[in-house]
Amino acid sequence: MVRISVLGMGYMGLPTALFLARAGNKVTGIDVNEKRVEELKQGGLPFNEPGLHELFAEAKNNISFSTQIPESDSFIIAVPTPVNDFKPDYSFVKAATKSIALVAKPGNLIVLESTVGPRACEEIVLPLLPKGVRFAYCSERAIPGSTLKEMANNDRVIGALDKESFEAAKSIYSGFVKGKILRASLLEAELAKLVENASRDNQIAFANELARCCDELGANARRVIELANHHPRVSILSPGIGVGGHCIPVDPWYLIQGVKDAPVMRTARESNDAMPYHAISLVKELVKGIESPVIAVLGLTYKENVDDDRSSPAREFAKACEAEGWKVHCHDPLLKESSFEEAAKGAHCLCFLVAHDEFKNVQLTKLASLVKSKNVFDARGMLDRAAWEAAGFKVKVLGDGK
Ligand code: SAJ
Repeated sequence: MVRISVLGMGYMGLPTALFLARAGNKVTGIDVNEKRVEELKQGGLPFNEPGLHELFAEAKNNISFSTQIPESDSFIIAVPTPVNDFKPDYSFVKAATKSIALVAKPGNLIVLESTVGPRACEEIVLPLLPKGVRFAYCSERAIPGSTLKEMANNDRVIGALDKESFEAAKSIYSGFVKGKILRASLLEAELAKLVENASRDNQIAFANELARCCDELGANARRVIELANHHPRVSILSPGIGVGGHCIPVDPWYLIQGVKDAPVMRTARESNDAMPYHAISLVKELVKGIESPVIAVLGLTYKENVDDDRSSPAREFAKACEAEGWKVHCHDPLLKESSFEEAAKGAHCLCFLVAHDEFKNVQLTKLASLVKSKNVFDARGMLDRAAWEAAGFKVKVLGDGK
């Protein structure tokens, strides 16, 4: 039985630890947060993902949880790497690496999964590790909402220090990864991860820009995108109120800050960050003339059907509403933040920001009697416009050109 310590019991570290345990390794899930460790020891999950409960049940005989790192054959670091003031913050990675260095022996494998900037493995992590260890960088690519499926099925890039490090890391990951395992240098693997997310950020910025263009020109952006996507080499994404989560708004900065010149990526980042304020300007039109408007902000997570509101543009939108002097009622079915009815009651404008499945079955007749003015803003083109208009609502969809 290979003994593996996974540091960081978050959205990626916990599922990884459970997959490794289910594959037959003896796994210790480590976290500095004692409360989280206690919760996991009791069998509780700190967040939800499809299939996570089942995986936990299947893995539980091979996993234990602790705040202390035991002697292990391999160590995986899956701690946050936030960006503060647009600069990478490696404090968690450094702390985790130093704590591993206290127990690691020559021949042990250390894998860094946390996203880092170009050459951080070589310049920041490796110098903190003892001589003679094996080292690989293997960031995850799974998408929240489908984490377990993607963790098992996506191809995986392993940036390795040397051949022995690659083989050691490959033998661990091949225990649960069904996709291809690709060998790369440390720098190539660092860049591949950053480029994946920067590319998506750019694509979303393009879709958001089209929404703004179409609002100016009087065309429906979603229809234009649908038509353009019939071209065999065009695949435009969907506009929304911006890009949130713990990865896409953060990762491009690692790249932008690591080089002299990256104007396209920088502009995409800034443009996506500006979307909540663009959305506010559209809502302003809806509530024009209303004294002290009450705004219902519906959907607070960073995207649909996840319970994660880190760096959520919907939260930014809510803050910006308050800064306008408007009264704000917030609700999210997945964060259990107030009820839909409470948020809608007395509102002059309902703002649907995140396309949660729960919002598809809103009862319009009941709602019409709760609100004060029948205005609705739809940031994701998720509502049945005809039904809302038939119920007497004035509807503005981001990018509908109306
Ligand atoms: N969004 C749009 N329009 C779209 C798609 C997304 O506005 O057409 C918005 C979402 O609402 C959300 C943000 O973009 O606010 C990001 O959502 P996402 O679903 O694109 O991605 P994440 O952040 O959940 O996960 C990404 C994924 N990266 C790529 O697809 C390249 C995932 O595979 C990575 O593993 C993850 O980042 C990560 O951990 O790095």
